[in-house]
Amino acid sequence: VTAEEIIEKILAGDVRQAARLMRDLDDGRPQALEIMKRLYHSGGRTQVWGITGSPGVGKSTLTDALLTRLRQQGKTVGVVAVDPTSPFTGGAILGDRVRMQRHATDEGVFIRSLATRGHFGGLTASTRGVVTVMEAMGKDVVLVETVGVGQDEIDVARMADTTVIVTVPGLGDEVQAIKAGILEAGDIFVVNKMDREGANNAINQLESMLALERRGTRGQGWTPPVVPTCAVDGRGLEDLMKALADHHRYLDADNGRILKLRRLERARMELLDLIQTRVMEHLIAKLESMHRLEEIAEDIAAGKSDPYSECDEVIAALLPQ
Ligand SMILES: Nc1nc2c(ncn2[C@@H]2O[C@H](COP(=O)(O)OP(=O)(O)O)[C@@H](O)[C@H]2O)c(=O)[nH]1
Ligand SMILES: [Mg+2]
Repeated sequence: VTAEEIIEKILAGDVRQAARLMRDLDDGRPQALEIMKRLYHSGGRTQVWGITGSPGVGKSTLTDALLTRLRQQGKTVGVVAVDPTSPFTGGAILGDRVRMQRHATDEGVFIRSLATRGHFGGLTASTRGVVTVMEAMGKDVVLVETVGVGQDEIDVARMADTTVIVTVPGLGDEVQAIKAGILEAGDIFVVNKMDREGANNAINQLESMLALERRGTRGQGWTPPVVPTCAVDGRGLEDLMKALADHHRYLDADNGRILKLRRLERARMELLDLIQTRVMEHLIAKLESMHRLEEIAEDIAAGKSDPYSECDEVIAALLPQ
Protein backbone atom coordinates (compact mmCIF):
# COMPACT_ATOMS: atom_id res chain seq x y z
CA VAL A 1 0.00 0.00 0.00
CA THR A 2 1.40 3.42 -0.88
CA ALA A 3 1.48 6.35 1.52
CA GLU A 4 -1.09 8.14 -0.67
CA GLU A 5 -3.54 5.27 -0.35
CA ILE A 6 -3.07 5.09 3.40
CA ILE A 7 -3.61 8.84 3.77
CA GLU A 8 -6.69 8.77 1.58
CA LYS A 9 -8.21 5.93 3.61
CA ILE A 10 -7.49 7.58 6.93
CA LEU A 11 -9.01 10.85 5.75
CA ALA A 12 -12.09 8.82 4.84
CA GLY A 13 -12.18 7.47 8.40
CA ASP A 14 -10.84 3.98 7.76
CA VAL A 15 -10.44 2.41 11.19
CA ARG A 16 -8.08 -0.39 10.15
CA GLN A 17 -5.60 1.90 8.44
CA ALA A 18 -5.76 4.35 11.32
CA ALA A 19 -5.05 1.61 13.86
CA ARG A 20 -2.16 0.36 11.76
CA LEU A 21 -0.66 3.82 11.47
CA MET A 22 -0.89 4.28 15.24
CA ARG A 23 0.92 0.97 15.74
CA ASP A 24 3.60 1.86 13.20
CA LEU A 25 4.05 5.20 14.87
CA ASP A 26 4.65 3.52 18.21
CA ASP A 27 7.12 1.17 16.56
CA GLY A 28 8.94 4.19 15.17
CA ARG A 29 8.56 3.22 11.50
CA PRO A 30 9.92 5.90 9.16
CA GLN A 31 6.98 5.61 6.77
CA ALA A 32 4.59 6.37 9.64
CA LEU A 33 6.48 9.58 10.39
CA GLU A 34 6.28 10.57 6.72
CA ILE A 35 2.53 10.02 6.75
CA MET A 36 2.19 12.06 9.95
CA LYS A 37 3.85 15.01 8.26
CA ARG A 38 1.11 15.03 5.70
CA LEU A 39 -1.79 14.24 8.02
CA TYR A 40 -0.87 16.82 10.60
CA HIS A 41 -2.83 19.74 9.16
CA SER A 42 -5.59 17.76 7.52
CA GLY A 43 -7.85 17.57 10.56
CA GLY A 44 -11.01 19.62 10.58
CA ARG A 45 -12.40 21.14 13.71
CA THR A 46 -12.13 18.31 16.18
CA GLN A 47 -12.66 19.25 19.81
CA VAL A 48 -10.16 17.58 22.11
CA TRP A 49 -11.35 17.04 25.68
CA GLY A 50 -8.96 15.79 28.36
CA ILE A 51 -10.44 13.92 31.32
CA THR A 52 -7.94 13.57 34.13
CA GLY A 53 -7.86 12.69 37.83
CA SER A 54 -6.66 10.10 40.32
CA PRO A 55 -7.30 6.38 39.75
CA GLY A 56 -10.81 5.27 40.65
CA VAL A 57 -12.53 8.67 40.63
CA GLY A 58 -14.71 7.60 37.70
CA LYS A 59 -12.92 9.01 34.63
CA SER A 60 -13.70 5.99 32.45
CA THR A 61 -17.31 5.91 33.58
CA LEU A 62 -17.67 9.61 32.84
CA THR A 63 -15.95 9.21 29.48
CA ASP A 64 -18.39 6.44 28.66
CA ALA A 65 -21.34 8.61 29.68
CA LEU A 66 -20.09 11.55 27.58
CA LEU A 67 -19.48 9.22 24.67
CA THR A 68 -23.04 7.95 24.83
CA ARG A 69 -24.44 11.49 24.85
CA LEU A 70 -22.23 12.63 21.99
CA ARG A 71 -23.36 9.65 19.94
CA GLN A 72 -26.98 10.55 20.67
CA GLN A 73 -26.21 13.97 19.18
CA GLY A 74 -24.91 12.20 16.09
CA LYS A 75 -21.29 13.17 16.70
CA THR A 76 -18.40 10.89 15.86
CA VAL A 77 -16.02 10.28 18.73
CA GLY A 78 -12.49 9.08 19.37
CA VAL A 79 -11.38 7.89 22.78
CA VAL A 80 -7.76 7.69 23.87
CA ALA A 81 -7.34 5.93 27.21
CA VAL A 82 -3.87 6.57 28.59
CA ASP A 83 -4.33 4.02 31.30
CA PRO A 84 -3.52 0.31 31.21
CA THR A 85 -6.32 -0.44 33.69
CA SER A 86 -8.98 1.22 31.56
CA PRO A 87 -12.17 -0.82 31.17
CA PHE A 88 -12.22 0.49 27.59
CA THR A 89 -9.34 -1.79 26.85
CA GLY A 90 -9.94 -4.81 29.00
CA GLY A 91 -8.75 -3.75 32.44
CA ALA A 92 -10.74 -2.93 35.57
CA ILE A 93 -14.03 -4.34 36.75
CA LEU A 94 -15.82 -6.77 34.47
CA GLY A 95 -19.20 -5.00 34.53
CA ASP A 96 -17.65 -1.70 33.53
CA ARG A 97 -15.63 -3.34 30.79
CA VAL A 98 -18.67 -5.00 29.25
CA ARG A 99 -20.59 -1.73 29.39
CA MET A 100 -17.86 0.21 27.61
CA GLN A 101 -17.14 -2.40 25.02
CA ARG A 102 -20.63 -2.08 23.61
CA HIS A 103 -19.16 0.95 21.81
CA ALA A 104 -16.76 -1.42 20.07
CA THR A 105 -19.38 -2.28 17.48
CA ASP A 106 -20.34 1.36 16.89
CA GLU A 107 -18.73 2.66 13.70
CA GLY A 108 -18.86 6.25 14.90
CA VAL A 109 -16.55 5.43 17.78
CA PHE A 110 -12.85 4.72 17.68
CA ILE A 111 -11.19 3.64 20.92
CA ARG A 112 -7.48 3.37 21.43
CA SER A 113 -5.47 2.70 24.56
CA LEU A 114 -1.92 3.79 25.25
CA ALA A 115 -0.58 1.67 28.04
CA THR A 116 3.03 2.03 27.07
CA ARG A 117 5.28 4.79 25.91
CA GLY A 118 6.23 3.71 22.43
CA HIS A 119 9.28 4.62 20.40
CA PHE A 120 7.59 7.62 18.87
CA GLY A 121 8.28 9.81 21.85
CA GLY A 122 7.19 10.46 25.39
CA LEU A 123 3.67 9.83 26.51
CA THR A 124 2.69 13.29 25.35
CA ALA A 125 4.03 12.76 21.84
CA SER A 126 2.43 9.32 21.57
CA THR A 127 -0.91 10.65 22.72
CA ARG A 128 -0.68 13.63 20.38
CA GLY A 129 0.11 11.27 17.53
CA VAL A 130 -3.01 9.24 18.18
CA VAL A 131 -5.12 12.40 18.55
CA THR A 132 -3.72 13.76 15.28
CA VAL A 133 -4.75 10.60 13.45
CA MET A 134 -8.24 10.80 14.96
CA GLU A 135 -8.48 14.44 13.89
CA ALA A 136 -7.50 13.44 10.37
CA MET A 137 -10.22 10.78 10.46
CA GLY A 138 -12.67 13.62 11.01
CA LYS A 139 -13.84 12.80 14.52
CA ASP A 140 -16.03 15.55 15.96
CA VAL A 141 -14.76 15.03 19.49
CA VAL A 142 -11.74 13.20 20.89
CA LEU A 143 -11.84 12.28 24.57
CA VAL A 144 -8.46 11.69 26.20
CA GLU A 145 -8.57 9.90 29.55
CA THR A 146 -5.39 10.20 31.62
CA VAL A 147 -4.54 9.27 35.18
CA GLY A 148 -3.53 12.58 36.68
CA VAL A 149 -0.62 11.46 38.77
CA GLY A 150 2.58 12.79 37.24
CA GLN A 151 4.04 15.55 35.13
CA ASP A 152 3.57 13.50 31.97
CA GLU A 153 -0.12 13.20 32.61
CA ILE A 154 -0.41 16.89 33.38
CA ASP A 155 1.29 17.63 30.07
CA VAL A 156 -1.17 15.36 28.32
CA ALA A 157 -4.02 17.16 30.03
CA ARG A 158 -2.63 20.51 28.90
CA MET A 159 -2.71 19.37 25.28
CA ALA A 160 -6.47 19.22 25.25
CA ASP A 161 -8.62 22.14 24.14
CA THR A 162 -10.66 21.62 27.27
CA THR A 163 -9.32 19.89 30.36
CA VAL A 164 -11.73 18.33 32.84
CA ILE A 165 -10.29 17.48 36.24
CA VAL A 166 -12.25 14.88 38.16
CA THR A 167 -12.24 14.43 41.92
CA VAL A 168 -14.52 12.67 44.39
CA PRO A 169 -15.75 13.58 47.89
CA GLY A 170 -13.80 12.58 50.95
CA LEU A 171 -10.38 11.73 49.59
CA GLY A 172 -8.73 15.05 50.28
CA ASP A 173 -8.24 14.93 46.56
CA GLU A 174 -8.79 18.64 46.19
CA VAL A 175 -5.60 19.25 48.15
CA GLN A 176 -3.69 16.68 46.14
CA ALA A 177 -4.75 18.34 42.94
CA ILE A 178 -3.01 21.49 44.07
CA LYS A 179 0.10 19.62 45.12
CA ALA A 180 0.38 18.07 41.71
CA GLY A 181 0.01 21.50 40.17
CA ILE A 182 -2.92 20.50 38.03
CA LEU A 183 -5.40 22.96 39.43
CA GLU A 184 -4.35 25.66 37.01
CA ALA A 185 -4.56 23.21 34.12
CA GLY A 186 -8.26 22.61 34.72
CA ASP A 187 -10.99 24.29 32.69
CA ILE A 188 -13.85 22.35 34.27
CA PHE A 189 -13.85 20.57 37.62
CA VAL A 190 -16.06 17.60 38.28
CA VAL A 191 -16.91 16.28 41.72
CA ASN A 192 -18.00 12.79 40.70
CA LYS A 193 -19.68 10.25 43.01
CA MET A 194 -21.94 13.01 44.30
CA ASP A 195 -24.05 10.15 45.68
CA ARG A 196 -21.40 9.82 48.37
CA GLU A 197 -21.20 11.63 51.64
CA GLY A 198 -19.29 14.91 51.73
CA ALA A 199 -20.05 16.00 48.17
CA ASN A 200 -21.09 19.52 49.20
CA ASN A 201 -17.98 19.87 51.28
CA ALA A 202 -15.77 18.87 48.35
CA ILE A 203 -17.54 21.30 46.04
CA ASN A 204 -17.13 24.18 48.51
CA GLN A 205 -13.46 23.42 49.11
CA LEU A 206 -12.75 23.25 45.42
CA GLU A 207 -14.62 26.47 44.71
CA SER A 208 -12.74 28.43 47.34
CA MET A 209 -9.41 27.10 46.08
CA LEU A 210 -10.29 28.04 42.54
CA ALA A 211 -11.24 31.53 43.69
CA LEU A 212 -7.69 31.95 44.99
CA GLU A 213 -6.15 30.47 41.87
CA ARG A 214 -8.15 32.59 39.46
CA ARG A 215 -5.46 35.21 39.16
CA GLY A 216 -3.56 32.87 36.86
CA THR A 217 -3.26 33.74 33.20
CA ARG A 218 -4.51 30.58 31.57
CA GLY A 219 -8.15 31.15 32.33
CA GLN A 220 -8.58 34.79 31.29
CA GLY A 221 -12.25 35.47 30.89
CA TRP A 222 -13.23 32.00 32.02
CA THR A 223 -14.32 30.93 35.47
CA PRO A 224 -13.83 27.17 35.81
CA PRO A 225 -17.14 25.70 36.95
CA VAL A 226 -17.38 22.94 39.53
CA VAL A 227 -19.88 20.35 38.32
CA PRO A 228 -21.20 17.61 40.61
CA THR A 229 -21.95 14.34 38.81
CA CYS A 230 -22.90 10.76 39.43
CA ALA A 231 -21.44 9.00 36.42
CA VAL A 232 -23.17 5.70 37.14
CA ASP A 233 -26.74 7.06 37.05
CA GLY A 234 -26.12 10.09 34.83
CA ARG A 235 -26.96 12.84 37.29
CA GLY A 236 -25.11 16.06 36.44
CA LEU A 237 -24.11 14.80 33.01
CA GLU A 238 -26.28 17.37 31.23
CA ASP A 239 -24.61 20.10 33.30
CA LEU A 240 -21.21 18.74 32.33
CA MET A 241 -22.16 18.66 28.65
CA LYS A 242 -23.34 22.25 28.99
CA ALA A 243 -20.09 23.31 30.69
CA LEU A 244 -18.12 21.68 27.86
CA ALA A 245 -20.20 23.49 25.25
CA ASP A 246 -19.77 26.78 27.15
CA HIS A 247 -16.02 26.30 27.21
CA HIS A 248 -15.97 25.54 23.51
CA ARG A 249 -17.79 28.80 22.84
CA TYR A 250 -15.31 30.61 25.08
CA LEU A 251 -12.38 29.19 23.10
CA ASP A 252 -14.04 30.09 19.84
CA ALA A 253 -15.03 33.64 20.75
CA ASP A 254 -13.16 36.64 19.42
CA ASN A 255 -12.10 34.81 16.27
CA GLY A 256 -10.80 31.85 18.24
CA ARG A 257 -8.18 33.93 20.01
CA ILE A 258 -7.91 31.68 23.08
CA LEU A 259 -8.00 28.51 21.02
CA LYS A 260 -5.10 29.83 18.95
CA LEU A 261 -3.11 30.49 22.12
CA ARG A 262 -3.72 26.94 23.27
CA ARG A 263 -2.72 25.50 19.94
CA LEU A 264 0.45 27.56 20.10
CA GLU A 265 1.25 26.13 23.52
CA ARG A 266 0.51 22.68 22.20
CA ALA A 267 2.69 23.13 19.14
CA ARG A 268 5.57 24.25 21.32
CA MET A 269 5.21 21.24 23.62
CA GLU A 270 4.80 18.80 20.79
CA LEU A 271 7.89 20.04 18.99
CA LEU A 272 10.06 20.02 22.11
CA ASP A 273 8.83 16.56 22.99
CA LEU A 274 9.75 15.19 19.59
CA ILE A 275 13.16 16.84 19.58
CA GLN A 276 13.93 15.63 23.08
CA THR A 277 13.04 12.06 22.22
CA ARG A 278 14.93 12.09 18.94
CA VAL A 279 18.09 13.61 20.43
CA MET A 280 18.03 11.24 23.39
CA GLU A 281 17.56 8.20 21.17
CA HIS A 282 20.38 9.37 18.94
CA LEU A 283 22.82 9.95 21.79
CA ILE A 284 22.03 6.74 23.58
CA ALA A 285 22.31 4.69 20.40
CA LYS A 286 25.70 6.26 19.74
CA LEU A 287 26.96 5.64 23.25
CA GLU A 288 25.77 2.05 23.09
CA SER A 289 27.37 1.42 19.73
CA MET A 290 30.66 2.68 21.18
CA HIS A 291 30.10 0.47 24.24
CA ARG A 292 30.67 3.59 26.28
CA LEU A 293 27.51 3.62 28.35
CA GLU A 294 28.52 0.61 30.47
CA GLU A 295 32.12 1.79 30.86
CA ILE A 296 31.10 5.21 32.02
CA ALA A 297 28.54 3.79 34.43
CA GLU A 298 31.19 1.47 35.89
CA ASP A 299 33.65 4.34 36.34
CA ILE A 300 31.04 6.38 38.14
CA ALA A 301 29.97 3.50 40.37
CA ALA A 302 33.61 2.68 41.17
CA GLY A 303 34.28 6.25 42.27
CA LYS A 304 36.65 7.02 39.40
CA SER A 305 34.37 9.62 37.93
CA ASP A 306 31.08 11.40 38.48
CA PRO A 307 27.97 11.81 36.30
CA TYR A 308 28.39 15.60 36.00
CA SER A 309 31.83 15.39 34.43
CA GLU A 310 30.82 12.47 32.24
CA CYS A 311 27.75 14.33 31.01
CA ASP A 312 29.94 17.29 29.98
CA GLU A 313 32.25 14.97 28.09
CA VAL A 314 29.53 13.01 26.34
CA ILE A 315 27.78 16.18 25.20
CA ALA A 316 31.04 17.74 24.02
CA ALA A 317 32.00 14.60 22.13
CA LEU A 318 28.65 13.78 20.53
CA LEU A 319 26.89 17.06 19.92
CA PRO A 320 28.45 19.38 17.37
CA GLN A 321 28.78 22.93 18.68
N1 LIG B 1 -21.02 5.42 43.59
C1 LIG B 1 -20.48 5.81 42.44
N2 LIG B 1 -19.59 5.01 41.82
C2 LIG B 1 -19.03 5.43 40.67
C3 LIG B 1 -19.37 6.67 40.08
N3 LIG B 1 -18.65 6.81 38.94
C4 LIG B 1 -17.89 5.72 38.81
N4 LIG B 1 -18.11 4.86 39.85
C5 LIG B 1 -17.47 3.56 40.07
O1 LIG B 1 -16.12 3.79 40.49
C6 LIG B 1 -15.27 2.75 39.99
C7 LIG B 1 -14.10 3.35 39.24
O2 LIG B 1 -14.58 3.96 38.05
P1 LIG B 1 -13.67 4.21 36.78
O3 LIG B 1 -14.51 4.94 35.79
O4 LIG B 1 -13.01 2.96 36.31
O5 LIG B 1 -12.56 5.19 37.39
P2 LIG B 1 -11.20 5.73 36.73
O6 LIG B 1 -10.08 4.91 37.30
O7 LIG B 1 -11.11 7.14 37.20
O8 LIG B 1 -11.32 5.61 35.25
C8 LIG B 1 -16.14 1.85 39.13
O9 LIG B 1 -16.54 0.73 39.86
C9 LIG B 1 -17.35 2.73 38.82
O10 LIG B 1 -18.51 1.97 38.57
C10 LIG B 1 -20.34 7.51 40.76
O11 LIG B 1 -20.69 8.61 40.32
N5 LIG B 1 -20.85 7.02 41.92
MG1 LIG C 1 -10.04 4.70 33.85
